[in-house]
Amino acid sequence: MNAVSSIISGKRTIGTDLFPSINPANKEDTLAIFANASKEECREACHEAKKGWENWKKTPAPIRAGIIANFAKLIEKNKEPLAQILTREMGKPIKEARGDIQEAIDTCYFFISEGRRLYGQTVPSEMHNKELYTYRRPLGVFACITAGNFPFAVPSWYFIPALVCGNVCVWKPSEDTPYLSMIFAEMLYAAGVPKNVFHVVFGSGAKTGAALVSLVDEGLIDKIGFTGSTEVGKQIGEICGRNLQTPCLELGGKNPMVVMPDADLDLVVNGALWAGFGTAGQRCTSLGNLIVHKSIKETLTKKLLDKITSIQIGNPLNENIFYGPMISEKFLKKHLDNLENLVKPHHKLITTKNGRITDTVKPDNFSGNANLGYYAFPSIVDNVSSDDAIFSTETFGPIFNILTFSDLDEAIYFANKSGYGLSSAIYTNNIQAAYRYRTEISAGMTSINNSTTGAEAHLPFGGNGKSGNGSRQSGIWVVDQFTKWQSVNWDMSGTLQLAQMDTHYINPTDYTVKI
Ligand code: UN1
Repeated sequence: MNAVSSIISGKRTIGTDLFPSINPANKEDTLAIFANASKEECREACHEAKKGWENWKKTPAPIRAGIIANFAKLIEKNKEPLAQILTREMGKPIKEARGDIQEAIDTCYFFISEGRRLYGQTVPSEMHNKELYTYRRPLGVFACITAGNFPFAVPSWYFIPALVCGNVCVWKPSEDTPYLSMIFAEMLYAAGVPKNVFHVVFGSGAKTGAALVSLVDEGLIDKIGFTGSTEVGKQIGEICGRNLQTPCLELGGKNPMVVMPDADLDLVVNGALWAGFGTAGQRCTSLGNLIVHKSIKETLTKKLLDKITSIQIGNPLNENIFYGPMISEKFLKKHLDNLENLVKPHHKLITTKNGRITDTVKPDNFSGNANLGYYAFPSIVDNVSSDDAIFSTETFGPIFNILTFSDLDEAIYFANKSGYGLSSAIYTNNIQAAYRYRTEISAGMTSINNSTTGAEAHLPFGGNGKSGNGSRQSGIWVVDQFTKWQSVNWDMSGTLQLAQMDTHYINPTDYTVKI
């Protein structure tokens, strides 16, 4: 048997190293079969992209952005079926799936007008009859590897600005969402992106992803974008570093939420449950450590446990579901491993049922087919200390820790201690505490009286430390990721004017103030 392994210049290539795309809410529902693209296919995609660049880089930016406007219209027209497919393929609740698609629409609208700017500067020269300018130039072949948790929004964060800026793209989407990714590519072609400007290689990170990244060493790739684990991000960083490239790395998180004694605890409960269990905890920005002032710990814990029972888990196509299945069996297994290996005897799982949801062990209001889906109970681990492995290990599932602090210094210390630095939050009505937290937190993103998740499409998104290399996605600053500056100097004096030497600086006459 064979199946699609890549889309190179619009043509589907067939491979034999197969993998299925399975609905995680019903493992008997296979959306499609795909195949892992080989290194040779990745190479061909890069070569084709480079050919496509010749015309694309010369296409006026407003025309390129006009194609993105078409893309936005096509997404808007198809928003509901796209959301339905997204939910069926990766399991996030339909309301969130619509949000994922909407984030792509928002990103399009943000960057469409950038095609009419992409401003450079006119800069004064220190010499006569000489003009200085700067221009933004595209980089070339942009190879990008994305994760399955935001299968439409996050690729759009990368590709929309990359294309508007005049780059050509080779995409290795998550092996958990190949079907939606194929639609994404076909919609880009339908919008008017030339076939040789956008290419897709399907497959796992270990096979196709590694093959694609290795082509940086062959000089076939000019920029890498990667959303995924810190471990893989470091490997990619090394390969790019030795080729003098700076990748865009959006890695894991162990996001802290600090709760001050004066906080509105009902607001905290909603924010913590959403940050911890929304998307079944599978966001880079999901809550990792709930850091609570010791004076309110008992009250807050009780409120959390009261509310947790009302969370509806189940079929993600139901409108009021809080969270659905894990993205795939692999993610459920990892979550179960974490429960087994990271939760130690001195910890206390304060949730009564933990681990896999089955037909026999399920929440009262569960609404799916438990045995056919990869569902997990929400877990809260209490008595965690900042020295425990679970404190600084990204868990990427419906689980978060609770630890207590005595004063703000200690809270900030804990909030910065995991080594990650993606998102963070503080709940307080004390302006001084909020200000100190905002200035001293090392994370790239911070929320005041809001959840750790839910960034908007026009603010810089990204992290520091183990969460990334300081690169950012979203917003106008991304243009710096996808262009390089060219400085131009144009001398119209008709003579050779030497910078720093043939200048006409004016010397002052002496002047001394006397009292
Ligand atoms: C991610 O988890 O990789 O801020 C992206 C958020 C979303 C994006 C998350 N808008 O939670």
